[in-house]
Amino acid sequence: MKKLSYFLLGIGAFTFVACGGNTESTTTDESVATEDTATEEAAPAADETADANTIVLEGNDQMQFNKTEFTVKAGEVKITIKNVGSLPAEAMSHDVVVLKPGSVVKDFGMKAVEVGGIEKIDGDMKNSIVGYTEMAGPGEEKSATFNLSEPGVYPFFCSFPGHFAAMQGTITVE
Ligand SMILES: [Cu+2]
Repeated sequence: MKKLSYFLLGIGAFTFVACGGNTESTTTDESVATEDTATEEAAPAADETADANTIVLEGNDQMQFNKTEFTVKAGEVKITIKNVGSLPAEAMSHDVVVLKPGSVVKDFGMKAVEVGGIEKIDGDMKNSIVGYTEMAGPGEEKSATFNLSEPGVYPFFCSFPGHFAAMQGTITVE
């Protein structure tokens, strides 16, 4: 990242000199001012390549995910849940639980309530849970990295009590 900044600083300096029609090479101090804009413009392009196996999901106060079907390449997948609502955390929080292919969301949604949280599910059922994020309260976002190395269709859902029926979807791993 440091290297990139210096690289962009270099471009900024070059642009400054070129625009000014200034052939002197002693404008380093002034070029620092132009560096900020150059860095900000270039940032999204740098992020895109890193986002290939990243899923960002939004959950709202209407108990909805903004998207329910995803396709990713086999491997590590980073999932972020953003709670865009404003209701208190005790009333409306969201997480993302990913289950192994063939798992039934309803079974896990109900079990999570029964035992007091997805992290308390034990035994055989635990083996079918690939992973989960923390609960995100209003305005919060939580991320976790999931190992989805086997191709298949992975169900996901929100384990907040009462949410699984409305908040579920699938991740297709190719
Ligand atoms: Cu939820």
